[in-house]
Amino acid sequence: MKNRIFLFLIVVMISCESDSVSPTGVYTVQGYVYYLGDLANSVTVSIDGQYNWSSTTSNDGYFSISGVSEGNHELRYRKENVLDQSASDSLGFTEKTISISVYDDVVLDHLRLPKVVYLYPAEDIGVTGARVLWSPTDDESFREYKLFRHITSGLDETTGTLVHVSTSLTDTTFFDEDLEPYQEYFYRIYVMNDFGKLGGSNLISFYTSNIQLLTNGGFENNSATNPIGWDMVPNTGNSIEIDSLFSYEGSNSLKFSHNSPSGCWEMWIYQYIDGSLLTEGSAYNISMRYTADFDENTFFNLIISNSSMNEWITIPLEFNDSQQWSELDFTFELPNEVGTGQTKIDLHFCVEGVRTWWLDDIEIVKVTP
Ligand SMILES: [Ca+2]
Repeated sequence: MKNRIFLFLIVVMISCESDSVSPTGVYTVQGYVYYLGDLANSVTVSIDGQYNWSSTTSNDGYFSISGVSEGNHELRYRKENVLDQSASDSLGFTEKTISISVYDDVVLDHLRLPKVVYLYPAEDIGVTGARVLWSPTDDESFREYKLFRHITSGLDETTGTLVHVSTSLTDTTFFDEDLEPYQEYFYRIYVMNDFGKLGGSNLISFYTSNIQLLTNGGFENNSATNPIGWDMVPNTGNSIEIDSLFSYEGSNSLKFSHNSPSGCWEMWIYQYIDGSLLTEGSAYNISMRYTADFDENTFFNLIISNSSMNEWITIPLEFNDSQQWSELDFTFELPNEVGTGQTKIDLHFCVEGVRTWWLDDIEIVKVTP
């Protein structure tokens, strides 16, 4: 009998021990989410990124997630398409991740979303730079802003170029001076804390200004008979000089005289530009006015060269002696490697016979991004 009582006690003890380790507790996590002091609807709330531990706040900012196992978890709440200022089509998002301990039902009665960061329209847009400005966040766990740039609207942290990081909450402007002329750029800014993102802004875009690559293409700035900014190589027996009595625009044009009756002594004019103003693979247009004292369909070469490229572009010219100015309008494409150093722009002629022609109003501009 004594043994039977002892066995009974053992069985009771074992069953008591079983009760204390299983089943593991599951609990409900519920709460309210606020944005800028108001209860926020349509906020996605999730625990440990698990689909079955997710919910969305109702119109009164309330959410409830049941069946959460006991222990420590990460709870993330996030609101998309947050409208700020006058943004219309591209809206930002705000989110926050916190650690929670679940050993009983949990009520989080005041979860606060950070103020969404808004990118204002860019300012001071120039040929190679622009100022990007944004509204500050208001989250005390702020660590840094990360500003990304891209040349299409498909811009996120993986596709974009990180152009600026700021660890000051009130530092809300950046001048991006690494841009190319006449190019569309897109920007988005992300806000980070030590656990991840606090939000991302709307998307903005703009075109940088175009630039006239050549200087003094109208030959109006001169020193005696030489145009400032141009170097001229007339070659044996020939001349290249300012004609101050004949022009398409302004007072002057540039007069070429080839004086050899047979063959051609090559003649050219050139200037140097900053190669960083050129965009690889982009289209450019050269335009100018020209006239002559002879009739001939011929051509000249536009040579664009630096340590990375040596492009010879053949451009037709239809000279006629009508004393009328003809218009050249010719589009060409740069190669996929253009370099960045001093770049020579050379207009190179080979015209046979005793001939005279005039150029005026030469321009080269970018025509596609
Ligand atoms: Ca002129």
